[in-house]
Amino acid sequence: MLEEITITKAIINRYFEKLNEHLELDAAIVGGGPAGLVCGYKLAKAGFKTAMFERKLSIGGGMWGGGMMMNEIVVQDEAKRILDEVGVACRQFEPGYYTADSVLCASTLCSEAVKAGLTIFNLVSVEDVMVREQRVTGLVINWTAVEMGGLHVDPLTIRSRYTVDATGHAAEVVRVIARKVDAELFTRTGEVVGERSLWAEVAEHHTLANTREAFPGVFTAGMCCNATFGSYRMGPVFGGMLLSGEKAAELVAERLRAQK
Ligand code: 48F
Repeated sequence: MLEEITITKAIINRYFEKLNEHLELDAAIVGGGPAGLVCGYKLAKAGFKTAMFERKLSIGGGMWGGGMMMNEIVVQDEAKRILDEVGVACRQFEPGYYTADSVLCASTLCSEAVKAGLTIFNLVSVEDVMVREQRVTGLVINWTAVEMGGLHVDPLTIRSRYTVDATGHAAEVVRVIARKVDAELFTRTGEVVGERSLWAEVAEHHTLANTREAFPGVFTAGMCCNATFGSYRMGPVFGGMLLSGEKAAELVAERLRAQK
């Protein structure tokens, strides 16, 4: 016999257990697109306490829709290794160009990341950061429904040793820092430089070079890198996103290990 109140209690208790266990983190990832997912997968696999906050109901960001809703993505030689690692089959289109089913990519990255130990809080938006002594020490979160409804509801907070801004084109975490903190970002202008138009080849290389610390305690990953440091967008070639997520994880892991 099924008791409705038991079902309700099970969900409430389990969710709040999960939230309670993740109020203090080694790494907080903001945004569940391909870059954030690879970053979370790698950090969780390395044994760091990592959680991801994603505004939307679904995880996967801009990956599901491939290019212009045609649900295939392209990756290059260097990045194919990551899809191989999580078990996504790619097909060579021409030498150096591989395609993969975008639904398989998004769902597999999500599944492997969670199985590796990443905890994902979907439907949660990061609206602000906490800064102590000119360093980001945590995130200010709220239900996306509150944000969408424009409701006057105060947020809650998460403490994190490192934050990864994987919010894509919007670069929301670094933008909030630029707007609210009386200090400069590690960009050439000290501000968010902003994304340039589409140039796949250069954008892919710059994405990796721009995967770095943007403010003490905050690393960029994915499209956010070029939006923050000022470089091109790349369209539906996703190798740079995957490699950037991996690099961001390595940089954060290096810092965390150095502090142990
Ligand atoms: O946009 P998104 O997929 O970022 P990405 O991992 O990949 C970019 C590609 O999809 C594509 C591209 C590659 O060629 O150019 O655009 O860099 O995923 C970003 C995720 O962050 C979420 C957003 O809903 C999306 O799923 N997000 C953005 N701002 C916030 C957020 C926020 N303030 N709080 C929580 N989630």
